[in-house]
Amino acid sequence: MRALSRDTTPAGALIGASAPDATGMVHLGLGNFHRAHAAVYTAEALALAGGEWGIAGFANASDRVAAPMRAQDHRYSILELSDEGTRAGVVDVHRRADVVADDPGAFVSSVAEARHRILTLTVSEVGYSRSSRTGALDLESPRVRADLDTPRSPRTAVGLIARGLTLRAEAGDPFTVLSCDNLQSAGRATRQVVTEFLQHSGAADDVLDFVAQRVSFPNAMVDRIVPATTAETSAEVAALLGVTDGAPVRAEKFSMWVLEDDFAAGRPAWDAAGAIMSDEVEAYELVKLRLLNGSHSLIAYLGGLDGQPTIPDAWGQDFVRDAVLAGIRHDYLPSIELPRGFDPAPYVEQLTHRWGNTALGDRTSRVGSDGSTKLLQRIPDAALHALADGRTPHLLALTVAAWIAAVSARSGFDAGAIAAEMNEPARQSLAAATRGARDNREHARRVLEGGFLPDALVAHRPFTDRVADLVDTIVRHGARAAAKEATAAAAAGTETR
Ligand code: CS2
Repeated sequence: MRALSRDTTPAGALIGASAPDATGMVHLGLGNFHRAHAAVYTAEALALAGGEWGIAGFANASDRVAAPMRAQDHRYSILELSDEGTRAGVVDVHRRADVVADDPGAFVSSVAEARHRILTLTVSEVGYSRSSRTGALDLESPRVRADLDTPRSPRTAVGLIARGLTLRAEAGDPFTVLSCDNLQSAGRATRQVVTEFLQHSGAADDVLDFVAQRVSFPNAMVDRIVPATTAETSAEVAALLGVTDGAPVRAEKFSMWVLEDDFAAGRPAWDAAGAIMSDEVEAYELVKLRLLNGSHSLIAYLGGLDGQPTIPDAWGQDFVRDAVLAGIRHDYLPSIELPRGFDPAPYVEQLTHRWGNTALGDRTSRVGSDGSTKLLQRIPDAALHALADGRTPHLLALTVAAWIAAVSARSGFDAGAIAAEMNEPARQSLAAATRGARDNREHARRVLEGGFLPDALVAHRPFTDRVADLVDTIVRHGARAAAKEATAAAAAGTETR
């Protein structure tokens, strides 16, 4: 079978249109999510409205995606899996696929190049180098400190963006940095860390003025469930398209993008392609980060501890479903001022189908990975809202407890093979913080007080006590028992005062 390329793409398989050779955007984080989300909107926008919007793509560190894309004329396929069946299509909007770690200077000069007008980011929550305790740029991180010492040769995403903008400031061409990660107030948060980086690295005033006045950082809510590629993905693509693809992506059918229309130097016609331009993006971000992502974390940790390899397997367990729906009802929904005209009932109904997508086969270990940074976007503000209201957010406490049990297990407690597969960058610091704890509750308290969660939340004893109790229940009686206990307590409406 022939390999995917410009010449072998089957007629009718192209999604949207091919980009022109000229690149108008730079992307950092050339992974599956970007390729199944913004890249698809771009392909559709090009088909409807054209424009010089080819993408110069940069992967962070690995050539796993970039190398096959280069070998395939930058094309790759998307395998869409839904109740309606499976279909494959080819995306052709990238004009470059390189690896930043191999040549950071190439990325930096791409950001500075006048013809590039937007930088899109999918660097994941971890990539923003924010402090867990305060949300500001993490000045204690050794990688951030190294970049602040040598800001002309950065390695972190924030340092790289700051360097690119510093060079761009010389000509002063307007620019947009668009975060496509699961962050609350994603644009504002990105502007904050980039500006703090510039300030702490001694940037000149004209650079700071340029970033403040000529660079926009729109907020955006991004949504499409995109699991890791598996060996079957390539086989299914080969069966449907008749070509081999070294870098296919699997994705659900659902896709949503809500953006603030604040682009300093223009944008593709993403709205024509179905993206929603809104002045209520932050409300949409909260809906998505809490109802989808927060619940997703709970499904992943309860499921992982229960030995369920996939999200649909976990979702198929009644105790998981009951806990998640109780969390949405009692803890998340009351914490959100919903966008105008937004009806949560069909949204939640749709989520239940998305989580139940067996063909997609999203893994509990994927969603459970990076909990130390993901949970910060999903739990603390919602929990603070409930606590201020005099309620204990039992299911949010359960999410934190299940995360602790899964990735920072007490000696003598086996969290199981699935939890072991979760990639948790804080594993070592969690182990150091909990070493020598005398019992399950003290173990939990050491995590809570160890700087892994915001100070404002840890100050609430009813919350930390609840987490400690639930960790104890998980270790002694299992995740099912803890989930049932928290679900029942939420239904009973236990008050904190
Ligand atoms: C998931 C997200 O990894 C996670 O924690 O919750 O990747 C989720 O699949 C996407 O945000 C869906 O848009």
